[in-house]
Amino acid sequence: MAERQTGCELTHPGTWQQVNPSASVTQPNHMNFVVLTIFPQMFAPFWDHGIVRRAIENKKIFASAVSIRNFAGNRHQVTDDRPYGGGSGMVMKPEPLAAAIRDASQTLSGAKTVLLTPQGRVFNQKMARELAALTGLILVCGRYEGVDERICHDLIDYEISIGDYVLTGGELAAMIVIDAVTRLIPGALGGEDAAEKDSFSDGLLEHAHYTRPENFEGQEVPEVLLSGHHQEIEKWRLESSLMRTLLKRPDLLQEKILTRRERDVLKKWCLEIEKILDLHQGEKKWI
Ligand code: 21W
Repeated sequence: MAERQTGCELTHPGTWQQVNPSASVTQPNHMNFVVLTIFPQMFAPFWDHGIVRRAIENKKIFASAVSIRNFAGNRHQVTDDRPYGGGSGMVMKPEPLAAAIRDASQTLSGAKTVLLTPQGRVFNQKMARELAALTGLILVCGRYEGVDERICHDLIDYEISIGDYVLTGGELAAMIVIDAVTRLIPGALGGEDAAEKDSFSDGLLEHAHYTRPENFEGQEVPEVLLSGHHQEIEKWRLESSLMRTLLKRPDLLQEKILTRRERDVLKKWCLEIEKILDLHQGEKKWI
């Protein structure tokens, strides 16, 4: 998936406050993530695999999950309570959360705070890019029915949802945000950084991919990819990319500003389809 790099997605009236403008122009080469959660153990395997692990090892990102329970002063470390006004379910108490956020903010000066909530702005690649320009992110994961509303007003910079479906808490959402942001940190992907990001920034789905063998269960690799003809390969990939976007995600094409070449390819297909329809019209090959 891909999107154009325009505007400022995170700057949004209401629950979204202005991002520090200087933060989005500088290109820091690291990022600090602190996750506040009642299930910090959920993050251990996440820190320990793939590109996130390598980014931590190479000091491109620093990441930790902190238990909100550490900040529950009460003896039994209770972090939730019954809702005022009655009803089922529990609400996360404000004091432990506030203490946890303040503690993390002190450690990470200049960090922004994100609350993962079904009521947040729906996360996308543009938001990932804006977050990747920051130096610190404190991600607050809710559980139960949600967090006490008064947390949001002073202590939360952004509210983010990852889509219109119901999760049991914010932890998986936080991992998704961290995953998407991490791969945008310069150096986190290793050598092919620039190319990787380019292919994700032109507003189209990626072209089809093939590797050995040439024939897999009777299905051949497109011949042009074996030809070594770079210009032809590049043309095929553009057409593959456009065709997949048109068939699978036409909504992306509606959003996109087309290049001259992309427009020419689409126009060529239009003409092909019109030719077929004209032929059918003439011969009445339809019922
Ligand atoms: C789910 C909390 C539903 C509160 C009516 C009565 C974080 C999330 C979450 C959760 C409710 C994200 C209800 C996409 C998500 C998250 C837990 C509302 C249910 N409705 N992005 N009771 N989807 N979810 N209460 O669920 O914390 S980001």
